[in-house]
Amino acid sequence: MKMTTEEAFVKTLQTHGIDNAFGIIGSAMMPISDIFPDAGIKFWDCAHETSGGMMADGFTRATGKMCMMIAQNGPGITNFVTAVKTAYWNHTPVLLVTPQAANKTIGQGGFQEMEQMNLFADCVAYQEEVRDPSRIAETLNRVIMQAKRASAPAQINVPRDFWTQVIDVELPMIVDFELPQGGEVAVQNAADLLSSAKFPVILNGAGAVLSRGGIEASRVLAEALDAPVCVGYQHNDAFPGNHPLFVGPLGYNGSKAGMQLISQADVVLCLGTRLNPFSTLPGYGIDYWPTDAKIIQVDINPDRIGLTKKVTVGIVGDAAKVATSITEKLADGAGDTNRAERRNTIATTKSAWAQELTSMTDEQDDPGTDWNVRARAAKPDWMSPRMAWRAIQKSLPVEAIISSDIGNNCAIGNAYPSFNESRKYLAPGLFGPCGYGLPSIVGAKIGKPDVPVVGFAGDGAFGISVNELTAIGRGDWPAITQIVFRNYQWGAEKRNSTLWFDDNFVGTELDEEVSYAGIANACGLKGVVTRTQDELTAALAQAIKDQMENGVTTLIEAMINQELGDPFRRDAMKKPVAVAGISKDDMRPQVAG
Ligand SMILES: Cc1ncc(C[n+]2csc(CCOP(=O)(O)OP(=O)(O)O)c2C)c(N)n1
Ligand SMILES: [Mg+2]
Repeated sequence: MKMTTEEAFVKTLQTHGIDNAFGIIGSAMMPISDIFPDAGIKFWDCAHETSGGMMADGFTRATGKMCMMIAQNGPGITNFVTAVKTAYWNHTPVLLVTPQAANKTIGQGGFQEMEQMNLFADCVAYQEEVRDPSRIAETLNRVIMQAKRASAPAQINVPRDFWTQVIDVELPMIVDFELPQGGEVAVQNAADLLSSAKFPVILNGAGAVLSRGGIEASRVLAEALDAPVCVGYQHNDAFPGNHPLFVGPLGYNGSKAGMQLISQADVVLCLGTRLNPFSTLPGYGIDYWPTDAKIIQVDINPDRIGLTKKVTVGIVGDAAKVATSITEKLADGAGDTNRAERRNTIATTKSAWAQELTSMTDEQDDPGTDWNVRARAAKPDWMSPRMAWRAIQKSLPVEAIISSDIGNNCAIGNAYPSFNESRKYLAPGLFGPCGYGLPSIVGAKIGKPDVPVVGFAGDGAFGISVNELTAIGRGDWPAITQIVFRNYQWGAEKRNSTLWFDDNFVGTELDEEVSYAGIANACGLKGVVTRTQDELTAALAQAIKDQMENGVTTLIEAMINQELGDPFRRDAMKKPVAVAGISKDDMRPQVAG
């Protein structure tokens, strides 16, 4: 069939149901964006491509539906790098479309030229450049299918002079197949281990969310065994929060109950998790990983099995299918050993932790440091981070989708929210980019307009994406609610300075003259400043109402003291010792000869 290359491209997008694109307009993409409206594809024109990419990540994570990132070749595309790598470790299948400087002129002066394949080589699961205009649909179809198969970003690089060519092609078909359900012997071994376990524990990761029916299948298995279910770091929505067997997230500021329970395990079923270090490192001083337990690890990607932890049984497969097969193969009486006692232990451990969490108000100082004591004394009337989180809990709707950012206050929040459904918690993930909280929640709301959404960010991280406030108030952009923890510092890094660098604060302070609520108002949105718990609870309730009923976006600046919780990288840092010593006097050229 005769068509233009841009028609072939857009028709292939339609075949896959890709109807949302995020980026900033540029001439290199205009032949396709020109026909987006006719094709039913919405182009969300953000203020910065990094944020646009994170909107795409948030959209797909909240909906399970693929979308695309697209921008101008060169500087538009380079701005996507952080977002694409973030999506990679969030296991998000997004399509990255990178128009390329024209083949005809490349190398003749460098205007907006960049080696865009190398640029993303380490950020995508698959990448391909279109070699000939006639292959544009075939290539795009393959790239999209690879993104879905790997559940990761995939890139198509299109020399811009390949647009507006007339080609004669058949549109390619989608090739789909059933996902693997795990080796028969391995699944039987896993069922045997779990059947005879005295204290089986399940650890759900992102795979339980991504696999269709994964959480439900893990619930059935957990109930058969009366096994407590933990979730990996930042995967708080990988099991229903209201289930009696749910014991919360592992990792920094996670659930002490989860940590205490998994430390007693003799068999752990790790379902859809690569066991990244942040989900297994000590928390609250508890080194909870059960090193003597038998570990069953299930992952769709064989490369990730046994990567970080000693594994007894490895199973390559889809989380839902493997969990269901294991349940079917359980022996009679599986889980009966100590069943009643285990149930009791789970309930008492959970309630003790719930009580402890509600009573936690202040952050502790490490021996020899006193930052938190001083921070409280400096602003005695201000909310502490945990006071803010408790106030937020009071008016956060249980069905809300929330985002998180990288920062101390967001990390402190790890133990608070729980979710009864999946695809509700958008944390930045293991690439750890500051600036994720706002754009990801905007993307989520675009995908789920009928669900209340609340974004969270620290004030430093928020500054990275603050320019999106200039974009999201327009036309059909949906209303959102964003909370900014205002402590006027890059807190998470300041925490490291107090712990290992004797309070030598380099680059940790923010401008106290800046008002984010003021910026929001200047952008035609609603900015609110809250100073007490009651104000914060009330402002959030009002903001949600405004978001859902009045189409109003609210930015809540939650003024909090400068207390700081546990640092991220206790495992990776130590106090430096001066050996040669450093002096300003040595700042002079030393020329040889
Ligand atoms: C893009 C990016 N830049 C820098 C960092 C390093 N970093 C991690 S946490 C953090 C501080 C975050 O401060 P803020 O957002 O104010 O939150 P707070 O810790 O004060 O709650 C920084 C700079 C990062 N993770 N990502
Ligand atoms: Mg801060």
